[in-house]
Amino acid sequence: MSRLCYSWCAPLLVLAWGLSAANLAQAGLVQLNPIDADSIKPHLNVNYNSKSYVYSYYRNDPIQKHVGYLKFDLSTIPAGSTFNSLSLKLYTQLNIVTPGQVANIHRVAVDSWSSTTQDPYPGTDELLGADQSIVGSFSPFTWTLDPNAWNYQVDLTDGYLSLGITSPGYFNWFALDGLNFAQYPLLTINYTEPPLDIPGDANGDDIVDGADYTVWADHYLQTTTLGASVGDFSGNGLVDGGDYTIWADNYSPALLAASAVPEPSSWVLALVGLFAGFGARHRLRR
Ligand SMILES: [Ca+2]
Ligand SMILES: [Ca+2]
Ligand SMILES: [Ca+2]
Repeated sequence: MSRLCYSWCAPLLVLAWGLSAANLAQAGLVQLNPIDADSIKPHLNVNYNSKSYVYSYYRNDPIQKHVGYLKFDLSTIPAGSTFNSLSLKLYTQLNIVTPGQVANIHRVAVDSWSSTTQDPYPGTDELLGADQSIVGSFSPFTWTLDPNAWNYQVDLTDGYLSLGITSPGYFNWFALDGLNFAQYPLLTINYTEPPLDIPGDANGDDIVDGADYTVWADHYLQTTTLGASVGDFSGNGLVDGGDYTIWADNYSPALLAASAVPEPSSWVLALVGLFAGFGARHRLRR
């Protein structure tokens, strides 16, 4: 690195690092295989504890009804995240249906079922993906699941998402011991992490800067129950000098914070720092 670049490049590298780190921190993609799988026959509470595949079957005769259950561990996704999109891929091991039969994916509120114990029927709740037409055996099928169909914060908080497969035709779906890894059920979730809870950040953009100072100033000496969003960073119900101190102690404009584009004032500050560093190097050489 040339001497000129040493002076000029370091702040730019810091800027580039800050922007890329911000992008990585905000978006997330997980692909999950189930941690448990079971088929349960509702009216008898009979479990079919095969992990190699689960059945789904429904006819208007309770003896002929099975629901296939899959349980996914969501603990790698921070609570408060927003789900942007979800999909579930299942692989048929066998079906005894006429081509074009459908299968539905439900969310299941009860997570306490287990393939190693005899459990009461957990039921099925919200419909997340509907009417996927199934044609043929030994084929993969993918459902787009609707993230607005249920309050997924409940599952992010308890750490598990249970799904129930129902269908009028008879299906075996590979569960945990498919012939190969590609045949395991795969839940794909594209999500956005919640804003970081940074002291002094009033507007929730993960930066503590002049915009947050303005919020503080606009509410100065007001009592409030709205906390940091109106400048009460200490949470004591009053917007005052103590909150200013918290803001000042955490002031970190733009360069290292999670921002798409630094504000002009931040570029000015960067240039000031740059020239200050340049001058200091010249003084050191003398
Ligand atoms: Ca749950
Ligand atoms: Ca802010
Ligand atoms: Ca306060």
